[in-house]
Amino acid sequence: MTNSDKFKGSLHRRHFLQGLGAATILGVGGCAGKDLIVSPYSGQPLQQPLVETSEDGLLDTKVVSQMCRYTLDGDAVNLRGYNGKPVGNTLDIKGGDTLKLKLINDMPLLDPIDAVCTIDGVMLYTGYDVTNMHLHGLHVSPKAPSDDIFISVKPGHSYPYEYEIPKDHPPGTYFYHAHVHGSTAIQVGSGMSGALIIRGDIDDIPAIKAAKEQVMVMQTQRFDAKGECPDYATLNLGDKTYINGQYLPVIRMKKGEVQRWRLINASHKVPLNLKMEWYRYTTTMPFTVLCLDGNPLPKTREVNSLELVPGNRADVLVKGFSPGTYYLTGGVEGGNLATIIVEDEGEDMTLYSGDLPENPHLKPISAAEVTFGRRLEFGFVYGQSPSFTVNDKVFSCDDPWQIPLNSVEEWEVYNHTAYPHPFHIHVNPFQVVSGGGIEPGTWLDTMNFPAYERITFRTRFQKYTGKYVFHCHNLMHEDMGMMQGVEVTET
Ligand SMILES: [Cu+2]
Repeated sequence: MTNSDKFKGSLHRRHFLQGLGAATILGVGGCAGKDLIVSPYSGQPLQQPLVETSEDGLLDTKVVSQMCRYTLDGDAVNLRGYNGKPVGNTLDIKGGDTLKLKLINDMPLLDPIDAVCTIDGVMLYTGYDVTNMHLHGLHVSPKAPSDDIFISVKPGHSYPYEYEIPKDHPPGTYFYHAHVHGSTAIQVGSGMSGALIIRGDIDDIPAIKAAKEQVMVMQTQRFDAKGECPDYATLNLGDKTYINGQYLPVIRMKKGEVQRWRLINASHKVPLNLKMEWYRYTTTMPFTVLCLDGNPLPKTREVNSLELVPGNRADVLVKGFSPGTYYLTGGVEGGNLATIIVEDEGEDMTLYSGDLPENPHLKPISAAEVTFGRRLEFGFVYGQSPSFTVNDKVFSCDDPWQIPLNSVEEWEVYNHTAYPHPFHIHVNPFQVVSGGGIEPGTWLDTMNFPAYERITFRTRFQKYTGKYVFHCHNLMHEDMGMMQGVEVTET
């Protein structure tokens, strides 16, 4: 490929909807010589990603971005991922810990690099092989070397991220994923994500502690007939949802057993409406919800279905009440996800229900506390290069909204499009006032935002100054412009 050809590829990459992706040949490059990892076929026991745990207040780890050769339900793929596998390792840390994460970009340069803009004198680059790291949902500083998504790490380079987790951080399930504007969907839609657990007081409740934990990173890797994901058009192929890199795995429980599932919708675009159904009849097993988006509820909530839009997580308890075969299903777009077999034996464990420990970050926000209100809209612009917008503009690095530290804001967000747009903001969670089918008062960092509807929430811009973003967590929409910067400033 000549430089001139690369430049044409770069221009074509902007036309996401037309599917004129960059002309790249993924079979060439960093994968040469690496063994094919064979993931279990459907019908085999659910496996857990490798777990890395903090010790003495520190987890010091490396995450290698690379082309990974593995199988998904028998399909051999060669996709961008972490540490050679379909899903990143689970990072298991506590409030008060330091997380040092060296991101090593070992991807070959298969796609041209574009300079996008300059942030504080530093050039931001994009391209499918330029990457970075975002800790989704974490209340940590947005300034480098912490959760600064304006960092770009080019192939052959690395970056030493370091995050200080607040001691009283809401304990629950989070995840990490790539977040380079213009390439987020293709990287996350290829498998660049992994679970991040923050432990705290909720984990010391005996009946919760006794439950066997299962991390379930639900991803929707998309690939062409060659097992590759060379362009945005490929992100619309296929319909399978994988859990920890497995299609239709089997989860076994004993009658009376209680398990704690850490559910993560890491798909780049597929919403999941989770249910546990009993052999195609309407009977379901309930989920006992502990945390939504890592935020413990005031008290446990029993539900028969659980809607997780892309970016949402849930910590749930599940009890094997009655022996039989059940199916974990993900709704219209998610399809069947797993088989659950409840065996006729085992001790009767306590299914915890009741109050959960209060967290200082999740005190209700009254109307009287609100210092500023905003109305904003998510939109869509037709044309040669269709784009998704916030207040009629596609994302630009240059115009973050200035928000004074310690502001408490109420946002009314209007969806003026025919598409749902899971709303996500970095650094601080928000408390839902109305909309999205969400119970008012719920704390989230990602919210269901249906077509033509309005959502309202309140949030505190506390503790951290710096630049970060809110955006649609259908990551294809984000890459097509539906993102806006905020800059929290000293007052
Ligand atoms: Cu969207």
